[in-house]
Amino acid sequence: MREMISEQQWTFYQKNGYLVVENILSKQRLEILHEALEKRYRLEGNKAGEEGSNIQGVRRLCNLIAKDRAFEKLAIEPIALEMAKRAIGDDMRWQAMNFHDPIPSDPRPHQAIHADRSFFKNCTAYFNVVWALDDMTEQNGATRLVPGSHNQPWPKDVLTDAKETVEGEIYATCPAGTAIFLHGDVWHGGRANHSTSPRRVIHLGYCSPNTAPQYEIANSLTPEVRQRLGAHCTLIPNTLASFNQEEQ
Ligand SMILES: O=C(O)CCC(=O)C(=O)O
Repeated sequence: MREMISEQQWTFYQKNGYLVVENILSKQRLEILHEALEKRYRLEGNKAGEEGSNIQGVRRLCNLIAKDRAFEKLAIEPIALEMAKRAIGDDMRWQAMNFHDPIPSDPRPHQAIHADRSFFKNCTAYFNVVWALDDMTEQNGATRLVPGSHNQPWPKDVLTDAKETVEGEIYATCPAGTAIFLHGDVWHGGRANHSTSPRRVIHLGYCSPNTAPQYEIANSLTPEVRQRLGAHCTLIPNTLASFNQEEQ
């Protein structure tokens, strides 16, 4: 298969623990994703986000893969799979797929800076894609991240107040349609939205197979979805029950 990531981009990612690639999703695809998310958000009502973590002040949806064909397609976006494979290895799984939209003017979505891998027991490799579905600006809450921090101890082990600004942090400002690729150990965090319009993103987490999914992914995928996924079924994690059994 033709490589979509250049050696220069890969070298940048390895050195900095992140990579921003613009112009992946077309305007038309963004519109389809916006529509699908808004429709789903209305449908789930006060249950929205309940499978995973409900974050105060954030419009949230979780376990998206099987909830719309547009999400299914995004979960197997070739450039993201190529990056994830380079980062994790050929044998990798989906860990989570969530919608995250900090409500304008609400300060509560400002997150503690964190490294994703630090949340998941036994996880030997984690890779996150933040799909920007609106332009990400300093004002509307572009993700903060610290270049090169994937080579440092995790924030939870060294910081007393991880909500504060961290030396060297930058904002991943970018246009809608961009993918922000994050190493599982890179320090980053979601921010509050101080604009008047939405800041919609989808987070897509890929992990080593020994990592439990955030919620039940395997049993949410119908035979029809699996048939369409074909060879991509290798990305389906084991059931949550199998991970729970291992622990007993
Ligand atoms: O949406 C973002 O800017 C990043 C959010 C994040 O890091 C998280 O929810 O763990």
